[in-house]
Formats: sequence, structure tokens, C-alpha cells
Amino acid sequence: MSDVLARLVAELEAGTIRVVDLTQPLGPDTVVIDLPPMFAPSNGVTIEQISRYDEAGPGWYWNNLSFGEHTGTHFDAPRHWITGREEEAGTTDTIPVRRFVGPACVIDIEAQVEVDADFLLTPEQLELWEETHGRVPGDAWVLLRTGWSRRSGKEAFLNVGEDGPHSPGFHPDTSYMLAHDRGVLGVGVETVGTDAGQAGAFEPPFPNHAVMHGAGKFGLASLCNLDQLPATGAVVIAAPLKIVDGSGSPLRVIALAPA
Ligand code: 23J
Ligand code: MN
Repeated sequence: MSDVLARLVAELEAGTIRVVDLTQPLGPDTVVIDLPPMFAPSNGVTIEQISRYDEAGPGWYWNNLSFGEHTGTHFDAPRHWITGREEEAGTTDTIPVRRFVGPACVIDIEAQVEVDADFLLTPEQLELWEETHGRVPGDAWVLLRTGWSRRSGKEAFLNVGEDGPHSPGFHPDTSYMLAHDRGVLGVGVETVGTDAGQAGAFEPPFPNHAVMHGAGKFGLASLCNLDQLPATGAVVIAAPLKIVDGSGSPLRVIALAPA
């Protein structure tokens, strides 16, 4: 029998393993993706109080919630995209829970994004990262550290210009390499979606979504605190709500990291 769980508890207690919250607050101020006007928009967050120790419920506080599945820090399931529509176990309620847990590879491109908001991680740059940190293992979460989570408010976070939104992401070849050659669980980003801001104009449109979900892989959007993780060595737990036939869901993403 493994003693690793007993050691995990002891190291959490000792503080030699930290629990890092990779999740943005979810509330009325949460910024939702702005698609071109010909497409239907997603609702943001509405929180409606049912009672708060008052006539409506003298001893209890609770709210009704309303939001799109792809709001705030959220999970993209394979069937979110048309390329993944045939995926077995492709919705939030059917994905085996084992697949919500995996080692994290954190790729820091903050410096590049500083000078180019449209920066795309290329396969060559991924290979350069691997020269230092080792090959991205199978069933890993690959997290793109861009510093974008430091941008607050709709204007800065979506960064929309006359020619649409500008935010970083993955080159389509990199998405392909991660999904098919490395066999990742999925990718996570600090931006509003797992595709770059300009990716609606790429071929195919939104290639990270198309490639990842077509390969049965997942997405995590609007992450934060990636600067608190090592390049390798952390474990990420990202389990969406068990929405029946859900395409995704807001979730709490946590990482276990060495202190
Ligand atoms: C729908 C259409 C395009 C995109 C998205 C959703 C997302 O980013 C999402 O949240 O999955 S790019
Ligand atoms: Mn999404």
C-alpha cells in the first residue's frame, strides 16, 4: 500500500506543500467573452438573493445563480466544439474524474507578451522550454503563463481594438503538437478563452479549440496565480460541475505545489 497520501497530509500540515488557488472570483463583474455580433452571446453572472436571515428565510442565507457555462475561470469539455461532438465521454458529466488531475507544465511567456499582446507560443519555443524542463509528459496540464490575469476590467482584459480582440495564445501547430504528440490532458490560459484574441480569423477559426477538443482534450480559461507555480512539479486539480450534457462549467482550479 502507498504511504503517499499520508505523506501528502503531513506535508500540507508542515507547509512544505502549498495549495495554490488558480481561480478568479466569480461575480457580476466577471468579464465574459465578446464574440462578433452575428453570434449569440453568453450571459455573465447574476446572483439573486433568496434570503439572508430575514422574512424570506429567518435562519439562512442563500442565492440563486445564473451564468453561461463558459464564464470566468472555467472548464472547456471536448463537446464544446464541433470537432469534439462525437467524443466519447465528452461532456462535464461523463469525463472520468481521473482526468481532472494531472501534473502541471507552466510555460512562462510574460516577457514576450509584454511587447506583443498577440504573441503565440510556437512549437520551437515549446521545444526550447522542453530543453530546460524536460519533455511535456502525457496527461499533463499545460498552463500558459502570460501575466494576463493582472489585467482587470473588461477593457484591459478583452483588449478589443478596431480589428477585434488582442490577447496571446498558442500557435495552431503548438496546439496540434500538445494534443497529438505530447498527449496532454488539456491547456490552461490566463485569458478569457483558450484561443488567442485574433484566432477567430485564423484557419481554421479558433484552432486551439478545434484541435484540442477534436482530440478529446480539455481547456481551462481565466486562470490566475500561475506565477506562484514552478515550471514543473505541481499537480493541478480541475474538476468541473457535473452538469448533465454540459459543454463546460465554472470551477475552482487548485494546484498542489512544493513550498
Ligand atoms: C465560443 C466561441 C468561441 C470561443 C469560445 C466560446 C471560448 O473561448 C470559450 O469560452 O470556450 S473562443
Ligand atoms: Mn470556454
